[in-house]
Amino acid sequence: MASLRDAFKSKIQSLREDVDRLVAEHGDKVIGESTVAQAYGGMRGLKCMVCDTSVVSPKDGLILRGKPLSELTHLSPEETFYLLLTGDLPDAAASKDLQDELAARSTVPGYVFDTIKLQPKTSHPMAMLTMAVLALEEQSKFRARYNEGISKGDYWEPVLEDSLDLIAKMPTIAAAVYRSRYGLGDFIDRNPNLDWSANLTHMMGVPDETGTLGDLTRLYLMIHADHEGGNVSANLCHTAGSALSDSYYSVAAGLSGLAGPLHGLANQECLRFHLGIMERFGKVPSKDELKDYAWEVLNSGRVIPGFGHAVLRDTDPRYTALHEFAKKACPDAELFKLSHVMYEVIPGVLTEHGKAKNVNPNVDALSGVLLYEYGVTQPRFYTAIFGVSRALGMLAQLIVNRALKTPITRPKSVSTAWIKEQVGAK
Ligand code: HAX
Repeated sequence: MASLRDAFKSKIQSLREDVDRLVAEHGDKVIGESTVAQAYGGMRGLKCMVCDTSVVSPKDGLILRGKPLSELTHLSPEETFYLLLTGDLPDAAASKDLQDELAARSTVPGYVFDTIKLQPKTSHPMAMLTMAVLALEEQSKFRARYNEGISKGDYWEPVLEDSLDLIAKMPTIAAAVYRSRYGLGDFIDRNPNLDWSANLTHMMGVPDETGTLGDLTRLYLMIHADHEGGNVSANLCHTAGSALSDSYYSVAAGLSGLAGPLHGLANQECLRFHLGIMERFGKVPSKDELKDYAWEVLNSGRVIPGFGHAVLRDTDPRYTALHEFAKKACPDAELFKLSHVMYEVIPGVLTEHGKAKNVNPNVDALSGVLLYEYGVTQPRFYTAIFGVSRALGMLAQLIVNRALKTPITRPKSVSTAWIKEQVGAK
């Protein structure tokens, strides 16, 4: 089977022809409309962008290149990247080829480590990770080729180069952020005998005698990689990339959005929520106790982290994948038992509350619980692990868009006065 680069290259011509034909023949057909509520409401549900790497179905959740997540959780994150970019599952040779390629690109320049070390101990790991990604921008091959006058049809090639370089380095810089931020001593060298995700936990230096943290990390990095194009991180990366900002700038933009508590930071918030409950009750609370606590949170104007979703209307299959993992790996862990009580109680409370359109758990409801159980006990780091994974999806989307020569993003904003005039409001 072809290497990632050749596999993707072989598809570009037909991809371009397909889209060109679609736009030429059907460019004026309406696929959606925008309402006043959508214009003021975060453009929720507005159909005005394209993403072919994955689709999120309100009922079935994440579907990667036509395949439901539940059929893909055995994949490594690297294989997932191959699938996202090319639409095909790699065979063993293509998979090994990609592993070797990432290993060969993994060396991080010393000044990036210095940048990480210079950050104060109060910095958030997401700020440190984003800064490290920006520090790597100096190496951008796309920027260098653009300055030399590369033709538009070839943009995707150095964007792919930059993306592979960045993906290869993400575990190393994330692990360096972890060790620096939590004062854990010297950085740990990459182990050439381990794969991309195993190297993340190895370089973080978290003991993993049973190998369960390694298995969890692999699953975590697989399920968080992509969630179609409209979520905040993917959308930000896409928008920055549409201005021909290179992979480093674009991923840094996406990571900045991932750092928000309503998006990627929810895993941190969710674990803190669990720990707060354990502290308050000194045990896993009963269903009634938890119900009262949930109402206390809602009545104080806060959200219950780990529940609800902007698109999903059923339980997140990423949550289900983690739940299956936890049932096998740590059925008796106190925090897992608590998350189970939450699963039984919170949907009912949110239904009674009457606001959330989806009352079911999302991926963040369990991811932090598991990381905590297996020795990553610093919740503020969780979103950084999410960021390592989300880089795969953001970059796959970015490369596809450069291959399709997608133009600069520029929706039209309108003023409140204009809307009032349109709808005849006073
Ligand atoms: N707890 C309390 N209220 C909630 C809620 C929750 N878990 N989920 C939604 N609501 C509220 C909203 O705040 C909103 O209230 P207002 O009308 O007062 O503004 C109302 O219900 C309608 O919201 P919605 O249309 O159902 O949901 P949104 O698309 O506006 O928001 C969110 C989706 C994920 C941001 C929301 O469900 C939320 O805040 N959940 C908790 C935080 C969380 O778990 N985020 C992670 C989501 C997954 C993800 O992106 N990970 O990266």
